Amino acid sequence: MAQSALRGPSDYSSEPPRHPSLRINAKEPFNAEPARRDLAASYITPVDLFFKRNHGPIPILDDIDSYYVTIGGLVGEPRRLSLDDIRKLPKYNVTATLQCAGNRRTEMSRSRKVRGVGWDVCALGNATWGGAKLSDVLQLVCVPYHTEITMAGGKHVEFISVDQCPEEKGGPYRASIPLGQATNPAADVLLAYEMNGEVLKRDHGYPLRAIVPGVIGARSVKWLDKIDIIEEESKGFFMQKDYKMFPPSVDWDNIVWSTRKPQMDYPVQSAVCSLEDKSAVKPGQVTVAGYALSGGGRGIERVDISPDGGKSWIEAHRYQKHDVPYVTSDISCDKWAWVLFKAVVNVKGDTVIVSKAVDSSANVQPESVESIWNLRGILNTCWHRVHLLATP
Ligand code: MTE
Ligand code: MO
Repeated sequence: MAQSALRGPSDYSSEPPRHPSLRINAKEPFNAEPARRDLAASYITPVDLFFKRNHGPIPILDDIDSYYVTIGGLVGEPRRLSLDDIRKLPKYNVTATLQCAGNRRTEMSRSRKVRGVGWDVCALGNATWGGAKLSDVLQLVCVPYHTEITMAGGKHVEFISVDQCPEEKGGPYRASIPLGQATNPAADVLLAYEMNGEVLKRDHGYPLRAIVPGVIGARSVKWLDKIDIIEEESKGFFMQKDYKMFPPSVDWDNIVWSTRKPQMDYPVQSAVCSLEDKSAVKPGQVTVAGYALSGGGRGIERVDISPDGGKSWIEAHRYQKHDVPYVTSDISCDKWAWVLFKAVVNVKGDTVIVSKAVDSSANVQPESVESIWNLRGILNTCWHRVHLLATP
């Protein structure tokens, strides 16, 4: 089948407008996150405040009549699907948090230098994504539910985009997930055309993107061009030479990329959003609020808040929608979404406030950033600390 002619722009002259309150971490490619208080203000993150994470210029795919996504690779008969074909499939709304693996990188780089765009604690957002399940789409090319390997030996599903990443990063952005996950309806992997009930915005993948719940944001490929069933994990730069977790002993002079697997699920995470890293407060009651989440569909069992740098702890109140208390085992909770938390602590003098979450498998955030330092500065999930300076 002929290659698709879709190509994103190669320069930054046609970027979409963005909300002025976003904190810009890199201008070209555009990488920005909301202010802490704005992020924690709502369970569902408004689209214009949702973090934007790009590796190249934003594509313009506005000729919807000529847009299609090709499903091919190790399948019997490849197919081209228009947006209408995708819309005809049953529509699902999945509330899922997308978190960049680089969230909280700036803090990690303070402990020891790392490479990558710096992020505060807001490189994530929670949205309701509307679209077709990938498991239904793959049935159109005769790959049934719960297939781990196709007759032709396909074991992974690769998403290929149209954005032109820098030459050394291998052209269009691409990433893959295991076929078993892609064909499992319960994994809720979507080909999404809506975000929070509106048509996807260009920044977030218009007209069609993958949403892979519970997995680092890098696998939720935007601006889909092709979906291929392949034998091995994608050879794309962002699968093989990036977004891998290395131990603290590995640095740029001794790194061997092939020794590690591409990162998929993310670990348990939390951060305080009601306070900045250094906040001046009046002694008395201080509200500590923020988010907690874990990967792989694991819920948040507990969020502990320390008013004194980790010597003593209280348990925070957790909630998702409408302030209803969140219970990990309650199936009406959004399993792929963050929980927000709130606690009130009594502050007498200068102190350090800590947040630490525990997920449904009893995984706990590590205490120190040094123990999880890695040269690319990914998955900083250490205890989140904010310093309070008591004002007279
Ligand atoms: N898809 C394409 N085509 N190009 C990209 O640069 N960035 C990835 C992922 N999908 C990216 C992409 C990364 S690293 C993240 S964290 C998420 O998109 C961010 O999605 P968002 O910009 O909608 O918040
Ligand atoms: Mo990311």
